Amino acid sequence: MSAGETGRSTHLYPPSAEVVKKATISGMAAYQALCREAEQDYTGYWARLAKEHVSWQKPFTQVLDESNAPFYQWFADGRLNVSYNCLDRHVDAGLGGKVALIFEADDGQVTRVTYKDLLGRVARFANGLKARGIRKGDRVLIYMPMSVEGVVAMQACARIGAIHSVVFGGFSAKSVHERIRDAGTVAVITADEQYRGGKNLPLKSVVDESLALGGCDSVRTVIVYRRTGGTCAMVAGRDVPWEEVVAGQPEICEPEWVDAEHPLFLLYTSGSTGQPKGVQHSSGGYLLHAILTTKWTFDLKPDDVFWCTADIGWVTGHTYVAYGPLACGGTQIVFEGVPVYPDAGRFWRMIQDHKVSIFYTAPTAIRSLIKAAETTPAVHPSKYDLSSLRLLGSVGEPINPAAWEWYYEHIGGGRCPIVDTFWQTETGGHMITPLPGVTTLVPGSCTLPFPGIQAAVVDEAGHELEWGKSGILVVTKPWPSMIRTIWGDPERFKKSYFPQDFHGKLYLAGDGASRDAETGYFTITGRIDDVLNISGHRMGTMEIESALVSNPLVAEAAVVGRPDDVTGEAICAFVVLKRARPAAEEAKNIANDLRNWVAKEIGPIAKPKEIRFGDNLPKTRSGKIMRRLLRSLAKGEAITQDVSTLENPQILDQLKQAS
Ligand code: 6R9
Repeated sequence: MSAGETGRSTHLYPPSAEVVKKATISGMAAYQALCREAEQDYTGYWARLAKEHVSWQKPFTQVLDESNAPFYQWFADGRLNVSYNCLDRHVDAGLGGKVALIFEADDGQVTRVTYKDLLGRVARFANGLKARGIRKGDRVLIYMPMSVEGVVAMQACARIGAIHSVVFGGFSAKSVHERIRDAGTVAVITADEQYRGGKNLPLKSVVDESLALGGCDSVRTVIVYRRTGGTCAMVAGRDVPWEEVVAGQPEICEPEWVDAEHPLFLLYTSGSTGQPKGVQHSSGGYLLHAILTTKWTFDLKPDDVFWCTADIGWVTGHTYVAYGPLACGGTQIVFEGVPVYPDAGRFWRMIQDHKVSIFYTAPTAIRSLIKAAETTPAVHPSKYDLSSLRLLGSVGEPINPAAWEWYYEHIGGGRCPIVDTFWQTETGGHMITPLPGVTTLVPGSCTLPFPGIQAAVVDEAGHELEWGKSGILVVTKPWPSMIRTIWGDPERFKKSYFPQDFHGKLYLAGDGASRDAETGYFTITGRIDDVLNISGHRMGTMEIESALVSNPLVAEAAVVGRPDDVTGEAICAFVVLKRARPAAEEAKNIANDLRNWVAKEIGPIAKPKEIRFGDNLPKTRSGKIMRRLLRSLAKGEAITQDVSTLENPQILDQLKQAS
């Protein structure tokens, strides 16, 4: 099995009659009817769904406002509250006693939280935020472990109309600092430490370090949830324990009714420049798509136990942990730990123990668990009772057919459809995905657009290509859960996503794709910009390069991706030092130091797997680094490209081997 082996398999997996019969969207005719409805009356289609699935405090009369395109607005004169939709409406409907969250800690301890409990906890914390002067529109940075409190913090922000910006707990102080400053953050919610795989990892001290970097005067409050009880310095007047925030606060908090376009959150993601972008999402349109995709792609039913393994620090943990399943009144797992602790059977044991029926994870996790199962029979999935499963999902990167088949056979027992969901931080929810009761599955293909989504594969000029040809993936019509802007940088929003090459009319996903000549099924071929996908996490090559060159030893650096069996892509850095090229032993030490440096600058996920040193980098006569040559070198491929424009072709030999 190799991650290089991408693309479609030729095996077809039609849905069983049983699955079709029970599915919410049942059969191809039902799917086509929805697509037809959207084609005939695009805004009418979305308006109907928004009325049926979202509870509005004030109904909308406008649907799509294109007057300031590409800053599209949806349901703009409607008012709602996302937290009300996720909590109150279920409690009001008599579901208060239903379990909303099943929290499993790193050490295996399990806590259940009902909808009524969760509403009470969110309301108390929301009141506590208000008591600290946090108001509608304020930006609140959340740097928390996977926890009930993490979800409570997000929901409480939504309840009072504050805009959250969740930062994954693996990001460095410098990354937190950048995000605090970019958003003009007024409060930070964090924990003393987090438990992951039996280790205590710092959180609060990272926040302290980031605030000490300066320019963070906007931050007035730091709320600290005690997770591990580890030592944790508290700054008087600024830092306050979670218990103190909620102490004496009532369990009732009137939701702040906001306009549909009010920003629900910012989520920073990598782009093709060094600076991460604060992707801004709306309240109404985002919520609608979170609900629809949870109901249709995951076919979530009242008795299901849903488990999305993503951390709340990523978009998948926003839409399919913090919002979608709650808005649909579902029961879901929130998992603090990692898939390989205490052993690589953890996921399978948890599916067995909690009778999980819908399981959603990333190809990189599947590939690493395949490896573990092959070498350690005790953690092979066949050792667990996985019969509760009825649906599987994949997200974050292309899933190679071999991993797909293994997932299907060994986890799904050959009976569970796999929804390979293509989407992005910017799209808010699934864009191209199978529906379990509709789609004949083809391993390696994300199949067809979600009903109502208009996706296409085009050439450089924006013309739609014939099926069978590879090109650029675009979305041709605005959709409710689309990115609204990049926080503080509307020009970059326009340039990145609605480029003039396409007359500002097409949404550019940043991925390449092709469509099957017969079925029109989409296969994603990977990013077409300078963004890498490491274990399903986006990393900009420029971000890593800037981190490397900020090290005093480094003169120049170029970063490329190369295929990796487990992580999909791995980071390979070519580095020129200010001093002479180091010899073998010393090169190893310097490479190690640089790896740790990058971990400190950005976070451990950005650590290059390999660093090669050269006297120079391959450059054109105009001084441009020729990355495609570096990509070939990183892969170990022979250079077959034309190198006549190279200023210094002899450098290729030097960079061929890892030093
Ligand atoms: C949800 C999420 C987005 C990028 C996207 C693409 C890749 C995600 C995929 C997939 C092939 C899938 N991607 N899902 N590629 N098949 N099912 O991952 O958001 O972190 O913003 O990443 O991930 O390259 O452009 P995000």
